[in-house]
Amino acid sequence: LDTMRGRLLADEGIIKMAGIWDHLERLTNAERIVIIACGTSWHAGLIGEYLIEEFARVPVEVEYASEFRYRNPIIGPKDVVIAISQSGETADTMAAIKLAKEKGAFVFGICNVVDSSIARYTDAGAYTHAGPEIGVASTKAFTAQLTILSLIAIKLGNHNGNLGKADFMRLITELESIPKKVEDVLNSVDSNVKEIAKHFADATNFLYLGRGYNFPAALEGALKLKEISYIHAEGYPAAEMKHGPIALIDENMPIVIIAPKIGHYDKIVSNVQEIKARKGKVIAVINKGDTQVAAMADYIIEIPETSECFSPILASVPLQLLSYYIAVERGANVDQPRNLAKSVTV
Ligand code: F1P
Repeated sequence: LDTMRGRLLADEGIIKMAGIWDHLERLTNAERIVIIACGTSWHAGLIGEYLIEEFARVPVEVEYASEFRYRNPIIGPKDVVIAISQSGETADTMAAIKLAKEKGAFVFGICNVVDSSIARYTDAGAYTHAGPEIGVASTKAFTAQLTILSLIAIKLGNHNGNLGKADFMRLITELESIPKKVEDVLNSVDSNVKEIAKHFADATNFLYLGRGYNFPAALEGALKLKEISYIHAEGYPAAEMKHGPIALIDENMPIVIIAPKIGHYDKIVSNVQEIKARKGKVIAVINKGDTQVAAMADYIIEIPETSECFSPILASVPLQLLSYYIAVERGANVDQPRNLAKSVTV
């Protein structure tokens, strides 16, 4: 394991994880993990829930810090709180951490900004080492948060006996292949996404759909579009489409569907059929060589194959680019969107 750790620490493309090693016992003994965060970081937390419950089998709850801080949550010394914040300065997250600490919980922070208020105030933590976010909207911090949460889940699962050595090694090795795949996605989809964006500069609504691990990725795709393009967008679990959002679908509704060939792929194929039967415009994020969804979609964006648990890292990159290019088409300031602050300190 130390060799693995050494390899991870040596690789500039992946995060340093000493913070996890130092507090593994505390995390292992947690009866429950509560993840608190806001905005994009909250979406990372939702994926963290899927990861930790799958690999470590520890129950996880995910709460908006902006809600958690104002209620009287049941939380105590047997709980571990993971607080996620890009800036490390978000007032809601800081107040929620304070409350959790007052009630005796151990708080582990995941922050991007070294020596930020949250990094200093938490009991322990890991830095994402993603480098400064130039713009206001969180992008590379999100994929780095997912990487850290993957490492926590895998390491915790291995430590508490839920994840065998072979699976642990397989997942770590696969995670190490992700930075190269992210680079490949950035290089290969850029011009295609730019072209797709031109068709949607005048859109007024968007739906984003995904299943399993890619449901929070759909939420995040929708948030990025709202934040920098000012287009109303909603993310939904694809399986929820029939419980309401399907009523919105007509020829004027663009729908981004995250459809890699994993998990319940056949169900995603049915979702695309249902959308096309109602003439919705489908932008599908698919695996290279997937002809089934490609044949039905109006536009496709190809990403490399990976396990479902890591697929949001790859799927998020073209979704961030799509929001970026749509915003540019609309003449919006992508770095400083109106009404948004880099760190929400009030
Ligand atoms: C949380 C957040 C960001 C969002 C915007 C406003 O910030 O909601 O996700 O992009 O900047 O704040 P943080 O706690 O992750 O820094």
